[in-house]
Amino acid sequence: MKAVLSTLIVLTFGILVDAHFQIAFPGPRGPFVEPAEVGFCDGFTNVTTNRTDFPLSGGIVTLNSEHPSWTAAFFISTVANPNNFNNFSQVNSFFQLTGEGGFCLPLDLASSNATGLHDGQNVTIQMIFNGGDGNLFQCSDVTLRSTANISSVPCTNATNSTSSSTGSGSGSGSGSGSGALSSAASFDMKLLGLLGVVSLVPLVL
Ligand SMILES: [Cu+2]
Repeated sequence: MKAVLSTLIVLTFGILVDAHFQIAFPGPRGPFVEPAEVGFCDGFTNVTTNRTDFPLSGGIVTLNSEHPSWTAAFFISTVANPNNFNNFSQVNSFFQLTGEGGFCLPLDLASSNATGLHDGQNVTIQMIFNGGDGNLFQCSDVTLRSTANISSVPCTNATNSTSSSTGSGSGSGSGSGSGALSSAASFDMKLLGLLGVVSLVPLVL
């Protein structure tokens, strides 16, 4: 009985502390809906008018991580109303970070895998995040602007750790916070395994 109680307590606690991640910039499609984040665009299926000007070069995505160790990647769609995973293409390698709290991640579309992007174009960014409780998703509808000024967006990292050998077989690496994406590129294949290749196939194309 005691064991059962303990299990219940653990389960309850687990539910209470269950948390995911929230994008702050560029503003997501809608208010964070925790149970929906396991699905496409955090449940916000259709494109919104909530667009943020986003620079073609030197862009950033800021977010709050509620998991101590996580992997993530960015996808982009140029479809007018991207409403399913097939509308998105991956623009960078999966990367791994440790730490809870605020993070500011570089997303330089001009040097990414994305092609054919141009000034004034409406696109949608989708972030995939996995902190150990499955793949999570949020989307931000943006307009690409070479003149977008994001200097007022708070850009700090809760930790400087870009990757680590914590966790199971994720390898090791090093680098600065600002170079998180490029320095963590070597994790790609291992992370695909960690995240579950099957669930990512529709995304990776
Ligand atoms: Cu979570």
